[in-house]
Amino acid sequence: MTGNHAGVIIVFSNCSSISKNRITSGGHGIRLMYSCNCSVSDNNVENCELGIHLSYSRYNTINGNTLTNNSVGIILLNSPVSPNTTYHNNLHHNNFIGNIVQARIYENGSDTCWDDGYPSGGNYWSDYAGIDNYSGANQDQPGSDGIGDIPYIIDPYHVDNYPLITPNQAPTPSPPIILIRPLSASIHQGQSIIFASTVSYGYQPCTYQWYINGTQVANKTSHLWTFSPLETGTYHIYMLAINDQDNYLISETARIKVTRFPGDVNEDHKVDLKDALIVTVAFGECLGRPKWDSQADIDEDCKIDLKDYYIVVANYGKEW
Ligand SMILES: [Ca+2]
Ligand SMILES: [Ca+2]
Ligand SMILES: [Ca+2]
Repeated sequence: MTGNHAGVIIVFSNCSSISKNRITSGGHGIRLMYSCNCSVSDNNVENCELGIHLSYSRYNTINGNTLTNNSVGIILLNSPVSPNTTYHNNLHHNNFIGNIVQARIYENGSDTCWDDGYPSGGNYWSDYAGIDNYSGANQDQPGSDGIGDIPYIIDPYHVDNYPLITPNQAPTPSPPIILIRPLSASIHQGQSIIFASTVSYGYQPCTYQWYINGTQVANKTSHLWTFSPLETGTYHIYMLAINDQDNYLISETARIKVTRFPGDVNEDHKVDLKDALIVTVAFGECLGRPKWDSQADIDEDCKIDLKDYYIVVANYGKEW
């Protein structure tokens, strides 16, 4: 998401999850208002006015986010009129990188946690000035442990006791993928098959186009497509998805085999005497013989016999 007044806002929400978004160049990156027990994780917010903004929101977990070059990395705003209220938001394993103000807090009586204890650790702060020569819960044992030896002080009431020396690894964005189903099927003339597609990760597409044997299927631009082939043969089908950034994805190719409608030997959309006659004329032949007629070998076993005749009889009178 780029250039929005706000990337993601949730209001009066319980147990929501905001995860794996990339938000750039906007007003608010992620904003929670009056929301509880939510998870804000593995998001990247860059070059916004406010990276993450929590107001009047309790018991939320903010972890694994990377907030880079925002005017304010995170802002916590809670009601000063109820000084005994606990807000109990947990923030750890976030990366605060190069924000003009890394964290700004307007709250009273809160118990925000800025670390996950020892040895799990707190957050990475790009302006942390401490060193790492010691370890242990009190950072008084010899040997470095990846955690700064002195706390990172946001203000006298807000302290990250275990600041990380190196950034918490940002999640690698998963490449977008497009899946279509089914990838293979065998149907006969007169049957339909419904293709469904799903796009995972990355920008969501805004347009779709289905292709059949390399050619666009006219007016088939939904993520679903009902394929009703009239001709026998093998069809290779894939889908192209394009988003508003002109990025496109191509699905795997599905292979669909279409056989004749059972018993309709001459493919005239009905099973009748004409089909029975074709089988009768070639009856008893096998592949390579002079009167061999591949049309009449309905079950494709290289001989024209009672089994083929039975297929005509069993479907006699059917139309498609
Ligand atoms: Ca240390
Ligand atoms: Ca027929
Ligand atoms: Ca046969």
